[in-house]
Amino acid sequence: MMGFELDDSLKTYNPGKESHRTVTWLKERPFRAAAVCLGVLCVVLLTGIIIVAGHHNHAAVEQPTPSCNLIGEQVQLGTRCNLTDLRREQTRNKNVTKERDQLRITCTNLIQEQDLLGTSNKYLTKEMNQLQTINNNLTQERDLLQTSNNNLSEEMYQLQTINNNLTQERDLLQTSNKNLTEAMYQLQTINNNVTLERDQLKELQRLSDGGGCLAGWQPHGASCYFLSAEKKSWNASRQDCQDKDADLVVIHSEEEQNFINNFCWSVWIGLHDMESESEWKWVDGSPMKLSLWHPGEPNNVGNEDCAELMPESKTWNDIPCSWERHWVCKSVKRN
Ligand SMILES: [Ca+2]
Ligand SMILES: [Ca+2]
Repeated sequence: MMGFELDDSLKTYNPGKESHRTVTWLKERPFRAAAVCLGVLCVVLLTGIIIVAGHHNHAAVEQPTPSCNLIGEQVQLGTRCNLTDLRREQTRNKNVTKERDQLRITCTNLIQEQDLLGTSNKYLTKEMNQLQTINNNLTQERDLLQTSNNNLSEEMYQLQTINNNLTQERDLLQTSNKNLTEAMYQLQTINNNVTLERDQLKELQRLSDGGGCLAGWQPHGASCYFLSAEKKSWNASRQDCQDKDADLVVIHSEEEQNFINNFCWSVWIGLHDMESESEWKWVDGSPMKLSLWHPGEPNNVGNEDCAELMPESKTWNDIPCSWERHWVCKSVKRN
């Protein structure tokens, strides 16, 4: 009748068991609760109106009967009809009617407010549904982010584990490297000691050889002499002597020259003019105290910058350095 319907939850309301749920329902749906209250109030007001109207009608229908009887009796009797009581009843009837009209107006206003509240309730319900949808979406996003966060946490844990393993491997490699470095230093020390012992043994061997010269070398005076069995250029021959801690022979006396002549081969000696033509020098930089050039030599025919000793004539001759000859090395004798 008033556009108001009770909620099913109210129809099944049980104060003993559902008090907590009802309080929660009132907190979550305040406008619906207000509408319910207004509807109940309207019902009470209409009930009051009906009761008052019924009482009035009863008074108007039934009470006048004795009044009319009194009037009739007054008319008839002309003595006991009281107009004052009639007026009091009329005034009371007007007041009740006025009160009823005001209650009707109030009820109409309440119905209008109820309709407005219903409309507001629909709007709020729609808005609540939209917010619920948004809330659901946010919940899903939160769950997805939580899942992603869990996955990232697991990956981070795995990476941390890998990092720890790599750190351990690095530490082990550093320890191994340190040990190897120490071992290398120890081996270098051992190698130095062995090299020193080898050199000492070489020296002992040199000194134990005849005349203080190594095996294969011939002692003469304070020097040792080595005659090659093969032929090489002047530079290659000198390099071989230097590899033996010696150099091509430097001749400072005829006696030494005669000793070398006993080798009976044409041999390279440590004499050259490579740096400046016709400026002959010994390989040790010493000055030429002796000149035993063959007559007509050195003639530098064909760019001859290196000297050979010719045993037949026991003289020197300049020839191209690229020619191959035997050679004689000379070193200091060790005593
Ligand atoms: Ca020359
Ligand atoms: Ca020549």
